[in-house]
Parts: sequence; structure tokens; C-alpha cells
Amino acid sequence: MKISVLTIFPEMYEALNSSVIGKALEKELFSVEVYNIRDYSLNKHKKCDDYPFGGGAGMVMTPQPLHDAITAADPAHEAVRIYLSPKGKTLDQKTVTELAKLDHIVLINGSYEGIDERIIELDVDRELSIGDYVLTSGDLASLVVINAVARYIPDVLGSEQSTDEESFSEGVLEYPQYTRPQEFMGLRVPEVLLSGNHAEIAAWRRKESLRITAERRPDLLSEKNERK
Ligand code: 4H3
Repeated sequence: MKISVLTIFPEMYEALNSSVIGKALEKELFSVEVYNIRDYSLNKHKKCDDYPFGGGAGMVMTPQPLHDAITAADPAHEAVRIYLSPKGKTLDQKTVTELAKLDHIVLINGSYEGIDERIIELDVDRELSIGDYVLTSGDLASLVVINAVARYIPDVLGSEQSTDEESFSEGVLEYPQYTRPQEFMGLRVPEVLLSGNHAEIAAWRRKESLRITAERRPDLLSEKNERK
């Protein structure tokens, strides 16, 4: 998979060079291509923003540099082009797994008060949000999308870190985890986890998953039942 990112803050994507994501990029399991929108501005000062028609606070990103950067990243419109915005559909684990199956995605990042609406009309396939809050640019949202999607690309996670037994993969939250020592500050690891009885351990974990999901995210349990 190739992920093309369009931004006026290309340095933010240096954050990808760490952790398992950095290793996966080194191994070329997937690639991230960063396009600086400013490089596509035909304005002599490389300007990418202007005052909003109708007035109001702040600046809006002009369409020309965005349109040319998008066309450079995806000339034949073969990619799925995504604009990150609080108005988008909220990202969830199902959407993440669907995105991970694509050959090419383009992540379009606005800043200031947003981008000219005609870019959304002409060039954008989907609008995604990472949650109900506003950021100064789409870039942190794009980094979240890249991280979440990369975990589903084959061989990115080692066998010790897997996507199939974690929170949301079964529509429920994850059971509690413990490691050594068996006692810490007077708190003991639940006895069943030390028993070696794999059936009992699996049953305990299922029960804990359901308990914590019912307590914190009952909405997930009703969604799970609606899907059945
Ligand atoms: C995404 C982008 C929040 C999210 C974003 C999110 C700046 C969108 C600008 C940028 C517009 C004005 N904020 N929740 N901000 O995923 O281009 O909001």
C-alpha cells in the first residue's frame, strides 16, 4: 500500500520514523509519500491561503495549490482521496480494516479555517474525523489514520503483537493484562492466570471483556447485537 499525504507541515510526518511503523517503512512493507502543498502554489510568494468570501475570522486554503498537489499525487484518480475534518464520519476499527485493503490512499490536510469547499466537491472521495474535537490542522488526524491502518498491513506487527485478540476486533474491549511479578505493592495477579488451565483462562478473559464493555461502553454491546 502507498499512502500519499498532502500537507503544509511535512515535518510532522517525521514522527512516523519510530516504533514498529518506522521499522515497517524501512522494510518497505508500505510507503508514505509526503507532498508539500506549498510547492504547488503558482503564487510568487507560494501563498496557499486567502480571506474567506463573506467575511469572518481566519483564512481559508485556496483551491489551486490543493488541486494541483492532489493531481500530482493521484493523476488518474485511482486512489481513495480522504479529507480529514471534524465534519467527517468518525473513524472506527471497521473503517480502518477496509482502508488497509486499498492499494493507494491520499490524505488531504487542511489548516487555518479549512479548505475551499470546491476541493471537497471536485477532488475528495471521503471525509473522515478521528473524533469530536477540533485540531489546528488535519495532520495529527492523518498520523492517527496511518498508524491505525499500518497495523493491518501484513508483517507490520510481529507475532507477539497481533490485531486479532485486541479491543474492538470482537466488538468488545480488551480484558486486563498482567506480567511479572506475581505480587506488586500488595496486589496479586488473578490466580486463574497462573493456573495453566487454558480453557479457564479463556473463560475468565471473555467474562472480563464483557464486564468492562458493559461498564464503560454499553453502546458497543448493542451494536454487536444489532450486527447479528
Ligand atoms: C480533523 C481536522 C479535527 C479533525 C481538523 C478530526 C483544520 C480541518 C481545519 C482541520 C480543517 C479547520 N480538526 N477530528 N482540523 O479528525 O481543514 O478545522
